[in-house]
Amino acid sequence: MAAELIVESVGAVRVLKLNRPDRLNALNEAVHEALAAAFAAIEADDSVRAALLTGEGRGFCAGADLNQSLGGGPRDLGASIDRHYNPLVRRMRALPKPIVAAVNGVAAGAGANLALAADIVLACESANFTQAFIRIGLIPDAGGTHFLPRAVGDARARGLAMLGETITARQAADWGLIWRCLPDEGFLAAALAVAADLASRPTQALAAMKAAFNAAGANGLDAQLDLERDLQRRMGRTPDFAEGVAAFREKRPANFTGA
Ligand code: T3D
Repeated sequence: MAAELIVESVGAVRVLKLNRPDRLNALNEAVHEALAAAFAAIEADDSVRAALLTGEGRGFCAGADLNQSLGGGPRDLGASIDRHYNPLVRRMRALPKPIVAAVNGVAAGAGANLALAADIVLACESANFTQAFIRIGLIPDAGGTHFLPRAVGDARARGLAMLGETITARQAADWGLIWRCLPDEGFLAAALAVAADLASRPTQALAAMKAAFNAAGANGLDAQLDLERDLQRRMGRTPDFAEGVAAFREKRPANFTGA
């Protein structure tokens, strides 16, 4: 049987491809376990400096598998959220390396919010986003109620969640839900180029930015200013900072190593 998550290295980028195309890459136990292992491996490997998450076939991810994980009537959904979804979103947000989501097709339910947990979300023209939860009597999970209002504002967040309407990738980009909508043709290569670009940047600064953005939602300005100072103090001691300044002064491209 083919792996339900394909893991490949392209230079310093670790590519994770959800691989259940006939189910639009819906998430089951096996995929969750593979994702957890893949992100743990990315974190542990210094040679990996960026991750790219995408899907095989015409879907990015259709959320929880309604036949396997959610089939069979009433149950304690909190248990699987505790076991899989919340650790996954926390791990993605805390990963000290940038994550690009390359949304290659439909992104529904937790699949949409999995994309939003990435740092840079790219989607191809034919992709779309649906907070499908309301259609089956659920609420947005996998961080949806956190990410949506911050990205698009309260009115649009409530509309997306409560009406469950599908929006195109173009609209998602226009609303600021994602970074960019790109042409279908050459989409994966273009997304990979963005991930490779990130992988060549000062990794510690990207990790510190993630930490700062993560904290910004809960912090007031004073606390956030203090956090920025503390993180910048650390950045000022990194070899990549020294290299960046040296490259500027010598009028040459910087060669960041992630150190
Ligand atoms: O504890 C917990 O786990 C709680 C966590 C919940 C998290 C969630 O994500 S809840 C939300 C779950 N997802 C959904 O409700 C979305 C269900 N899918 C759809 O509404 C539609 O498939 C889409 C809008 C995503 C796409 O529609 P369309 O017309 O492009 O494709 P389709 O024909 O509906 O789907 C193609 C196939 O994929 C189809 O199989 P078939 O008929 O060809 O054999 C369909 O059944 C299958 N598929 C799509 N989504 C799922 C799925 N199979 C299992 N689970 C799915 N989520």
